Amino acid sequence: MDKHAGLRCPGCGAQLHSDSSEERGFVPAHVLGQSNSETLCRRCFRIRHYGKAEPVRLTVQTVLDAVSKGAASARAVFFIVDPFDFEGTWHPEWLPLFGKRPYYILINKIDLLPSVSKSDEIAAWVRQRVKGTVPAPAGIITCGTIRARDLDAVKVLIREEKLERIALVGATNVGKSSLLQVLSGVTGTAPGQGYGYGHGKGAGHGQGAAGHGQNASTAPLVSHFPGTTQYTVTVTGKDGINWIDTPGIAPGDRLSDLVCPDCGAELAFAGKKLQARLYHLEPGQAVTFAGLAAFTNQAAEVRTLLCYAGREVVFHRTSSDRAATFLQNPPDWLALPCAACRTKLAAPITQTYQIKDGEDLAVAGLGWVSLRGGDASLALTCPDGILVRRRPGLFGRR
Ligand SMILES: Nc1nc2c(ncn2[C@@H]2O[C@H](COP(=O)(O)OP(=O)(O)OP(=O)(O)O)[C@@H](O)[C@H]2O)c(=O)[nH]1
Ligand SMILES: [Mg+2]
Ligand SMILES: [Zn+2]
Ligand SMILES: [Zn+2]
Repeated sequence: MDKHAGLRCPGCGAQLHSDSSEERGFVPAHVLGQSNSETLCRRCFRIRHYGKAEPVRLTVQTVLDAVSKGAASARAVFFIVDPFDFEGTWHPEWLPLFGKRPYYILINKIDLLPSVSKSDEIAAWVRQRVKGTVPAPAGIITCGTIRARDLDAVKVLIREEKLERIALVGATNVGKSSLLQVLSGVTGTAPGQGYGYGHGKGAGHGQGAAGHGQNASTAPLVSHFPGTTQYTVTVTGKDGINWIDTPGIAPGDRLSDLVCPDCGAELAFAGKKLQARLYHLEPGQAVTFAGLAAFTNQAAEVRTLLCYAGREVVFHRTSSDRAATFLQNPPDWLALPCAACRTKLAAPITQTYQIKDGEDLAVAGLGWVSLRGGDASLALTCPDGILVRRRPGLFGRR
């Protein structure tokens, strides 16, 4: 048998091959010839060394199958959600994938909260939002991978519940692989290694079936591009706990799912703090979120919109007519979406929502507005097919 058969990319978990550059796990033949356990596939290599990602070519069903197998080999599931894209990352329809295993909701990236907000308020808000879900979560906690103190509650949970084989499940980019790294104490391959130049120890990479059960001696790659992990990867932590990382699910109804990896990484709430801006809108005035969405005040009086999105999203107040032109033909200074995504995205449609004072209108994979100053009807213009939800205000009244 070929000595390279069964070698897997330690970044994404895909089996290495040089058959087709279209398939995950591809490496050029000369690299495959000298590959070892630290050799990254071409996609992971480009993410790590050039900060560039090719689009993911996995189907949703392939990912769901991998998640289901990953969960089946665990005793408990951590369902990771992003509080800044709750609509886009909390999907109760994924719960059947966990079988009868208890699941815990981990509200990650808590370091990104504006300093005036408290993490227990966010946990209470999530508790309220998931109330009545069957099966109910075994617990709901906040966490973050940046500050050590944000991991205290997870560590207590693992100890008290004696959890020992845990699957990390959730939408793309919520921080599953980051959590695996900080909780297991096992990190990825050192930068500069891999892709045929590393000096592998040759341990740990078994020949598990596709999408299931690979045992790795290093943790999967972390990156701000959605869809970094593409296979299920099992890592044994320094304390003996087994961690099962699974590929992120891209439900396809988030704006961030419908754009290229570069635009997707800009929209995701990673690394950078949440951006918040306040606009007083006259009747008929709109605020645009980059060239992607516009919220128009249709009330007869001035209304205040608190606007929240990732750092790269440019907000702009304008008339509703000009906003519509912006979305159809975004000027270059709006930066997002990029030229390629502009031609690819579905045409914008406008829908009207009745919002109460203090409520939010959230657009999955983009951000949200929170209404102040009285009830209002808000017209939202954004590409067709995006999940939009009216909801209780995430940050409450102030
Ligand atoms: N600010 C902040 N950023 C985080 C946190 N956890 C993860 N990130 C960032 O979020 C991005 C995605 O992290 P990953 O761990 O690769 O996410 P993932 O869920 O494994 O993503 P996929 O493999 O694509 O499904 C990276 O840029 C991380 O640095 C956190 O607690 N706080
Ligand atoms: Mg990952
Ligand atoms: Zn890879
Ligand atoms: Zn783009």
